[in-house]
Amino acid sequence: MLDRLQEKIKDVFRNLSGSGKISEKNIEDGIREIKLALLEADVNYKVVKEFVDEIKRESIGQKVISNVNPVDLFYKIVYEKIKEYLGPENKGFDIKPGKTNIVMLVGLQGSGKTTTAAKLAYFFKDKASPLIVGADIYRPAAKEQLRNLAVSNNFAFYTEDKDPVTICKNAINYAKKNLHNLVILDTAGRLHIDNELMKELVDIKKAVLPDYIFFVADAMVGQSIVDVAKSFDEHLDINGVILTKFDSDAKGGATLSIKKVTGKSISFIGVGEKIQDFEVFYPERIASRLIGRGDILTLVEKTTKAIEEYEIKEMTEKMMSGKMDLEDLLKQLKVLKKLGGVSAVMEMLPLPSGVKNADPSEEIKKMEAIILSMTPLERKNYRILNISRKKRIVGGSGTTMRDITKFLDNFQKMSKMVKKFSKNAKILEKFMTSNKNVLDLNDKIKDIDLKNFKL
Ligand SMILES: Nc1nc2c(ncn2[C@@H]2O[C@H](COP(=O)(O)OP(=O)(O)OP(=O)(O)O)[C@@H](O)[C@H]2O)c(=O)[nH]1
Ligand SMILES: [Mg+2]
Repeated sequence: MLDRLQEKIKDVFRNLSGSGKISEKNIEDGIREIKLALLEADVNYKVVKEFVDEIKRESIGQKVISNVNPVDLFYKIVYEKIKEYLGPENKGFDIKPGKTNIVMLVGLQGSGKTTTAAKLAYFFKDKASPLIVGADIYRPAAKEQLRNLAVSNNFAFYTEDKDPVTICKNAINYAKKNLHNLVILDTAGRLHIDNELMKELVDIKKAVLPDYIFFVADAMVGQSIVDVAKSFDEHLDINGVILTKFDSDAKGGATLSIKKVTGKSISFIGVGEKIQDFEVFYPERIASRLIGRGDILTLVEKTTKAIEEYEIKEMTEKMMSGKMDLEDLLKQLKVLKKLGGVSAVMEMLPLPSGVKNADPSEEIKKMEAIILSMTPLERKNYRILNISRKKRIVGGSGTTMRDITKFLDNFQKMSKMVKKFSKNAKILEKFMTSNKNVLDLNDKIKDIDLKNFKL
């Protein structure tokens, strides 16, 4: 599954690692190779373009960080991007206790709906008492196929010689009477999207109000699935996607495009014809597999840590130089947001007194909004901020005049404080850089007698 794409991506990194010296040109070549690999895997071209542009932005022009190998950094960027495009892990559907859980399966003909209906029942068999419902009245053998699957696996099955909406409504009543707390509706497919099919599905949705609608898609189909998924989503507002035939030599087009285009994540994958061949979709695992490095998680962790340490060092140096302007502060706020909850570093920011115990992310957001509403010149020299400029910033940042006055006042105080701090720069810098665990900083910094640095 996705073997060819995996091979191609492996080749890209093999070439990069083998090229001796890493330059921007190598990385650019690597990115071009990845683009070709994705296009060959039939990933939607718009998705490929976005993917490649984002990787380019993140890789090229990256500062050379002394203890991070550029190939490792590139690995990290590509891995995280693939993970992002595969979507966050979809924990959307689970059996809710005390109610009849209704799941509706929709999709094109042959996509694997009927097989998936039985697989879903099997997957939840220990948690629920499933009822599988045959609502495909068009393909002559459809109901029989489902009945056989149900009977051979000891699942309850329901159908009637009526229209699909009536079958589904009656099935729900039957489930309630017979204490089946999971109802799986297998609907009919068509070769192409057609209005009649869509209307029937919308009618079923309105009649039974399913808890979850899964769009079932064949992973073998390339990017053409994207338009189909979009159309189903527009009509039915699907909740998640199940990709079938993941065990085949699927190229990856559907897998990598579907989340980006529909915004709906993949929940499960079908990995064979047997009822057990069904798994939760873990983007992280697929991304690792595609990258082809078993140790990718360790590598990402190490690289991330090295980058954070570098960013903190850079931030401390800038602060200590006493030449910090609001543009620098903005950069630091971004680092802080990424690190999250580093209260030791927070101590040094121009936070209004009294907010130190409050949620720092709110203050950071406010400060960012204020700086982002300033012109580059104002960021370089806040002293030029007169009343009319401040009013403009109030409007642009959604803050108040009081917020801005307070913010500037605190920034001024901080600049003064930093000058005092810089006498003790050596100690502070040691704290800021030598600690492996950034979060330890808070404890360490308490060791400095902050009383000496009264404003
Ligand atoms: N290898 C493999 N085959 C699968 C998988 N899921 C479904 N199939 C096969 O795909 C074919 C079509 O599956 P169905 O479940 O009948 O598809 P459907 O969407 O119900 O089709 P219609 O009812 O005609 O719309 C069958 O031969 C299944 O055995 C899978 O995950 N892996
Ligand atoms: Mg079917």
